[in-house]
Amino acid sequence: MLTLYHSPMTRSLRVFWVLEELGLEYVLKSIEFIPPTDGKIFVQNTPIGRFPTLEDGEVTFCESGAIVEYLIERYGENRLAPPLTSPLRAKYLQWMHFPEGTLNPYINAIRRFAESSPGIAAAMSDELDIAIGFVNAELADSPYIVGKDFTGADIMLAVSLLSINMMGLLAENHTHITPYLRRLQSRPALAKVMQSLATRAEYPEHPVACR
Ligand SMILES: N[C@@H](CCC(=O)N[C@@H](CS)C(=O)NCC(=O)O)C(=O)O
Repeated sequence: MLTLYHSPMTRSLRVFWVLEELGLEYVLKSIEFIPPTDGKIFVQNTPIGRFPTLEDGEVTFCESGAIVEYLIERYGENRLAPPLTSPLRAKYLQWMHFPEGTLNPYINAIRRFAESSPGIAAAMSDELDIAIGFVNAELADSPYIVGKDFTGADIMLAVSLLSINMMGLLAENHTHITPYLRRLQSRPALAKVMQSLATRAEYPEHPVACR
């Protein structure tokens, strides 16, 4: 049995979304997010102390990218990823890892330093903007980030872009990103996931700034 330890405004959205896209049976444990304080991480009420955490039988692990990749490899039945031998496979891996490897470190730093060191936050925003430009250029000629087909890389990327959008950091010149997010938001699986954001009203006193 698959069990996802989930909190609505965290990266567990990615896993929730891929589980829905694949039509898998799973248990969703929705857990209140404990806001971060300096020096304390891995303190969430999940088996590993972080969101997302997935249990699959005797296996328990974290990292949204690893979980998304695992579920697609293990249960995807050739959906949501180009075949290993496809020339698109390398791009798929690039975009699967770009969000956590490149975008989210900026997002985390901007959130973390917004009040205490606005100069650092501004410098990080400028660099993030260049990285978003790289994404925007890739979307100029294709509906999805790896080409004509929706893949797990879109799931990874969209959750980072939604955070960036919510932070007001999506510049108007990145013209391909908003239509891309709209395209993804028309997917029933994402609609269900977004619904869970509405249920975030359960925990109004804890605005999430995960890092
Ligand atoms: N790179 C990791 C980041 C995980 C992460 O930072 N999770 C946050 C929520 S978005 C968390 O659980 N932070 C609280 C903590 O570590 O106590 C991933 O993609 O899963």
